[in-house]
Amino acid sequence: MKEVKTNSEEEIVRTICSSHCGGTCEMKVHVRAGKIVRIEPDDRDGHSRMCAKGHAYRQRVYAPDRLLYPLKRTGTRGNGEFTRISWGEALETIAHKMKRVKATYGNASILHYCGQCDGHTLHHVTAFHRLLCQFGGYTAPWGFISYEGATFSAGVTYGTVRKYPYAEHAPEEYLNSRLIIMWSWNPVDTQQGSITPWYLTRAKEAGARIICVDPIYTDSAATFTDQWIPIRPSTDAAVLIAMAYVIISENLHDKHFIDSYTVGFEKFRDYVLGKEDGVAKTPEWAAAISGIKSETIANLAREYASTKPAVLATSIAAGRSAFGEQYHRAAAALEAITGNLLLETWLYVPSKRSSFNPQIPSPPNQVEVGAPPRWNAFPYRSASVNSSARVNVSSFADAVVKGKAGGYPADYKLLWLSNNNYLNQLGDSNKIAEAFKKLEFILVTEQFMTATARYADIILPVCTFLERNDIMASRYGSGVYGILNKVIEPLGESKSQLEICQALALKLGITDFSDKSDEEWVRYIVARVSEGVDLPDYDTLRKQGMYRVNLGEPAAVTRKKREKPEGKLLTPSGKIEIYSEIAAKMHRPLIPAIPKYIESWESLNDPLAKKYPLQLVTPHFKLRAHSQFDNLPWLRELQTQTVTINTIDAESRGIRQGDMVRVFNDRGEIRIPARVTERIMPGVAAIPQGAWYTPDENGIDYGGCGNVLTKSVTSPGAAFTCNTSLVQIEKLVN
Ligand SMILES: Nc1nc2c(c(=O)[nH]1)N[C@H]1C(S)=C(S)[C@@H](COP(=O)(O)OP(=O)(O)OC[C@H]3O[C@@H](n4cnc5c(=O)[nH]c(N)nc54)[C@H](O)[C@@H]3O)O[C@H]1N2
Ligand SMILES: Nc1nc2c(c(=O)[nH]1)N[C@H]1C(S)=C(S)[C@@H](COP(=O)(O)OP(=O)(O)OC[C@H]3O[C@@H](n4cnc5c(=O)[nH]c(N)nc54)[C@H](O)[C@@H]3O)O[C@H]1N2
Ligand SMILES: [Mo]
Repeated sequence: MKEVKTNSEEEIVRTICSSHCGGTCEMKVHVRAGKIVRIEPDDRDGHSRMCAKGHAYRQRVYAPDRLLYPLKRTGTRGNGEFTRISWGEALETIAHKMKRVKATYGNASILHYCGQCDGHTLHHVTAFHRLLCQFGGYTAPWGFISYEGATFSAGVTYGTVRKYPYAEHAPEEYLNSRLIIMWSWNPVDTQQGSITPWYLTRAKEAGARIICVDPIYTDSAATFTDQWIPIRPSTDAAVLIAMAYVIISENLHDKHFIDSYTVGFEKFRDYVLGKEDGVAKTPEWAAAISGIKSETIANLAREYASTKPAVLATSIAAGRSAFGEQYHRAAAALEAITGNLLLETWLYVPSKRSSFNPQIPSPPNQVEVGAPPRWNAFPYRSASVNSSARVNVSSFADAVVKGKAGGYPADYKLLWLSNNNYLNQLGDSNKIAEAFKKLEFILVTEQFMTATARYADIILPVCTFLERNDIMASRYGSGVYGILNKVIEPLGESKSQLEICQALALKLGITDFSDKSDEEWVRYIVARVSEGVDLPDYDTLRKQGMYRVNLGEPAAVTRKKREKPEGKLLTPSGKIEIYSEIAAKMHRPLIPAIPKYIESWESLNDPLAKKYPLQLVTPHFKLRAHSQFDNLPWLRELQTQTVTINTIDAESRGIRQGDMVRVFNDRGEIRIPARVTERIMPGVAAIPQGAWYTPDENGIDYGGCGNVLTKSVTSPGAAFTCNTSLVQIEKLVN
């Protein structure tokens, strides 16, 4: 692990940045006398590019506001008054509350939500899950507030889960593409494997034409694209379907691919051409909805259908919207009817590339045993995940407030949140704050006094990934395994999640949780992974930090490879289901069997648009990973949280660059500076997500937390809907 000594005192430890942007960038951490003195990128493979967040991780570890001791709430929920207590007292209190809630209301009244961040394999949901299952079970969440719309689409269309979680394509696909359409995708800011921009650069150098469809002229658009097509938020499915109209009516579709690999084209064609409902989905039809000129839509369709190979890189933000799943399904249909789909991406082929992520074993969750499957029980999901005893993440506030009376399986009393900041990150923060007040007991494991932690009864201090051992196992099909080496001892009295679970288990009277250290667990997991993958031995791995399975030189995707893959689709028909039998059987009008454009709530046609005429989007911010890093001065210096609006919208409101404005709707109000630019289309406002919710005594937020304005409604196909909200903006007059 401690590989190089640059001088008598300084050591370099290799590890992997794991801060929830999906970047997984290799790091070299310089340590002197047990203290991190510098972090630099480790670019052994020539294309890993650690970003400013990685460099700033040192400031994060030693931040003066880091939580280093257990805390007990002394004030009212949310006001941030806490006092330091001992680990003994904290754990006794938690164990007492857990036992009380279990005895009085049953295990289902315990809700535990673990976010997707930072924890990797050991210090994550897997440890909590084992503990809570040993305790008799708990209510677990289902659904990702990230890419659930895309997950739904992949499930019904291909019968599988998504392999590439962002723009749905293997990076190699870009290499010989002649056309790349970046749809709602900004990898220059969002990292996503850290190598994506490297592939895009190579594609561009090789002559690919790149087009961006996004309401914002993003840094990725500025860096890579030949054409920017601004689009009204939540209208993407209409444009994709109108592209299908042009392609089908001009006979540009790939009949061979359609006949060989898909089912349901005829039904989709009837809808597109207007035979089903009397509305032809022409470019003019979509122009009125999306704000894109009809000629632009028609040309985009022709170009996409006639340029081979072409990649339709549809990222997930447009799917984080009302009926967002229809956007993903429409994109899938368009890829299929033009034969641009790389079938291999969606096949079930057990391989070194697929995620192999062994977990700490656990007994079954008794709360879910015998519960009927959920409505969207796709065949690819395991029975327990399909359980209707779970609560959708984004319905969390509703479930807590209504409980059994609202049709939920239980009344929820005790909430344990870890690795997330849901008050900040779920829709309608003010509503979540109210739901928090209803709970009997809230436990938060955290590193910082986040908006969520302020509502806790007890906060347990968790160490960062630089203070513990873990393993990252081949995420996103990259074939990359990484050892997260412990670089320094945990600061203050902070502990890893594994240690927290071990200590709490004892207080709960659970004797068989695990007494293995994190290092012993990593050894165990390396041994398990080695059964299926040729990994170096544990000590070599530790020294290397990162290990890439030899997948060969990335090869551009050929047509042959596109069409003659080995493996099978797990849909009922075994083919790409443009018409989904699974969706048809759901008998839900808002989950049609073929992809359809369904107008969103809070669209510009909503009467509410008179009061709130701007469509709000909340993209991810380059200098944060969601709400993380917002408190770091080094990063704050680089870019300020603002609301971005077009010059036309600013002028009509008398707003100038940097003016303080109020952004508001019926759900709440934010006060932040305006950024006035031509780089966003008129009628759209953008507030980057993740800034810390900081309300004053009247509930007006000064932190710039976009979720004060978003709605907490889950889309019928379960997409998270944070990019569908109407707002108004006014200049603040002092
Ligand atoms: N720096 C950084 N990187 C991150 C993260 C982070 O927080 N910070 N988060 C990581 C995670 S967990 C995820 S899920 C991914 C997210 O990855 P994405 O979902 O791709 O990221 P976003 O920034 O939300 O959105 C990308 C673009 O979509 C546009 N957009 C929004 N709504 C619409 C719409 O309705 N239609 C169209 N066409 N475009 C729209 C936005 O303007 C934005 O430019 O990023 C990952 N990477
Ligand atoms: N409006 C809007 N909202 C969004 C989005 C959007 O685009 N717009 N994007 C959504 C998406 S894609 C996602 S993935 C979610 C992310 O939502 P969250 O998962 O809630 O996001 P984070 O802000 O990363 O929260 C992680 C928290 O865990 C803490 N933490 C870090 N390491 C550890 C650890 O080891 N243990 C514990 N216990 N805690 C730790 C961090 O300090 C941080 O407070 O947000 C969603 N919310
Ligand atoms: Mo996400």
